[in-house]
Amino acid sequence: MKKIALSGAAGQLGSVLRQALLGRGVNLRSAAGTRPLEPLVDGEDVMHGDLRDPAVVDRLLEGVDVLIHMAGTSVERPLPEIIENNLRGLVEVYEGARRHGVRRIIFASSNHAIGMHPVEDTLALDCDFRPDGFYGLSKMWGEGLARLYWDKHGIESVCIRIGSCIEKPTEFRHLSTWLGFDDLLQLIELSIEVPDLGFQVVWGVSNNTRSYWDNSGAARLGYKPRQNAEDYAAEILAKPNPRDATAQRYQGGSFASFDFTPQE
Ligand code: 15L
Repeated sequence: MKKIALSGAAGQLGSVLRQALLGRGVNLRSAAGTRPLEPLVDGEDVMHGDLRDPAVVDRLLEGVDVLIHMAGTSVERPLPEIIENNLRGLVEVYEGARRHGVRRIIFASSNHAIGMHPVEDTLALDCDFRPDGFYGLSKMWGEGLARLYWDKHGIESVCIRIGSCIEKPTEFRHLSTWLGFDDLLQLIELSIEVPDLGFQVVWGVSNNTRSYWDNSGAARLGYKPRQNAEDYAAEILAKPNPRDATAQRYQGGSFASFDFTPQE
């Protein structure tokens, strides 16, 4: 049975995945950052620590086949924090994967790596990167790092460009960007199990009628999303769009309008 490590296990998506994977009997090691995790089941393999420290990474990756890397800063923050958590931390993780012979890393990338594309465009997986801030830029960099470690060191990566992964869509943008929890879990399970993926990028999005993103370039993953934000459209369209005009213009929404310089 494969040994799976999950970093960022105390985070918003990490906690959803931890509970679901344990429930499915996955041989899981869950890692948090600063505070220890309370075991959810007897004898659960848990740990915590700062992933910039190679000794912590060694504890995370010892005996591991696949790492689900959900740790790091997940919103726009000042550049030094992004550099420490999303650049330095990620290099330590990939270097650790080399030391421990980890076969594959599932990297939580983000739609914010392409957030400055206008909402009218439907994007294929090979679209240009158009980050909407330093956070999005760090995800673009992370995908580049994942590519480097596949090409040069043979460590496979699945980079999931996660949209809006929440229990249910609550605003207009989510009709395009929503990723339901069941579909997230399907993506993670396929990313663990499908053999010989090499380097693969996939949009982390449900089967939304109004999706901005086209996953046909990730066919070998076999992802068949079953949730659709349109089921919530009536409720959402009955309310005003809470976002300003700039946020409504770009796929990254409020990340795009944050610190935006209006052009003449
Ligand atoms: C993300 O990458 C963020 O981590 C999350 O907080 C949401 O803002 C999401 O994207 C989104 O675009 O809705």
